[in-house]
Amino acid sequence: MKPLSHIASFLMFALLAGAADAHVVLEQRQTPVGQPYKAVFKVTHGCEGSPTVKVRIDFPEGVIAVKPMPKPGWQITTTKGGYAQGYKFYHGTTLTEGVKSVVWTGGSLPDDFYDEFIVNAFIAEELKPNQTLAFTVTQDCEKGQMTWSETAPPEHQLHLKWPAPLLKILPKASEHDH
Ligand SMILES: [Cu+2]
Repeated sequence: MKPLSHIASFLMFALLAGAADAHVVLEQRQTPVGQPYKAVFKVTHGCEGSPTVKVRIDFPEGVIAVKPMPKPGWQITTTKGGYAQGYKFYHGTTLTEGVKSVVWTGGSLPDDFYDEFIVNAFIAEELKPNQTLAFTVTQDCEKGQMTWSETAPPEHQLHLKWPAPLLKILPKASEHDH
């Protein structure tokens, strides 16, 4: 290995390490089952300098009762569908369908700025704790598109070019934690 490529691989490592909090990520990366969850998706950059004009989020099974927060300057459309099973919800009800994806359009987020795309949801009590859920985010720019959907074992997470935002599911919070 020539010294130059050593430097190059060190720089690449530094870039990847620095990028750990870049991309599209969730603000809160773990939450217990059986309670509401405010999902704040942080969009930290555009497509190689091009402004972001559309964001689509697809929600994994068990993230139910999704409601996007209105966002000034952006239009929101949702797509509903059936869940794989019924999930217990408030007031003794069972939810069998709901919002599966949310799309924000009409705005323009310059690459030099940062923004958040927010939904309120409920983490189904039926989900197995200690698993990690992956969201798929499709980010369209004036020029280009990025799909954040890759997953890998934790030790390889940094090597992913397009990592999906991840949410670790914890056991149900005990009563006196309320
Ligand atoms: Cu990035």
